[in-house]
Amino acid sequence: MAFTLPELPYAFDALEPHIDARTMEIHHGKHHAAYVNNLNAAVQGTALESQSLEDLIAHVSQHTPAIRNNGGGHWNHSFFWELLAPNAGAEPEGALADAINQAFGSFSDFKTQFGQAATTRFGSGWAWLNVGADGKLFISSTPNQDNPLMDLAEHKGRPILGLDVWEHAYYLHYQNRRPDYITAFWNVVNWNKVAEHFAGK
Ligand code: MN3
Repeated sequence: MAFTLPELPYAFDALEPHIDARTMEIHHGKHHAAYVNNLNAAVQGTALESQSLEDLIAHVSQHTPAIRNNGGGHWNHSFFWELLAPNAGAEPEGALADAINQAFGSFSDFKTQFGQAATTRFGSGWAWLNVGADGKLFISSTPNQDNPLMDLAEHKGRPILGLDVWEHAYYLHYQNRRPDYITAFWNVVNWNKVAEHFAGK
């Protein structure tokens, strides 16, 4: 079963001015596509060909670096696109809002702490909001294309929100200003999708 590049659920320019169309076009059509192609090449002709992406990631320590990097890249970006939406940027509601307030004090404090995780991730990687084994929310970050679902993750959990802080995600528009990109991200977060993940859907 070959892995395939999912369609973006909106137009390349839908997230303007917060995330520019050219960045989205290259990010999806070149970067994400490359992870998919390289993942297919890495499993082709092996026993792993029939495994799901989730299974590959859950046991990634047993696999090659190519599967770790490209399997992670494919999962992370497929997850990320769905978390963004035009005209989003409202605040979380209901059970998700309650859980955020309980874990971080307030929505504002949550954004500050998530932003710190995203800003201080050295080099390339991701910031995450996760549900832990205890059912509570926690923030983490991972290097490169790792994620909290990987068996080798330092802090394992079930991600419900993620932010790509590789330079390819923001450099065309924001250059080295990663904090500006992180601030802009809050304008395009699809909190309905985050709430679905929180509810385990
Ligand atoms: Mn990326």
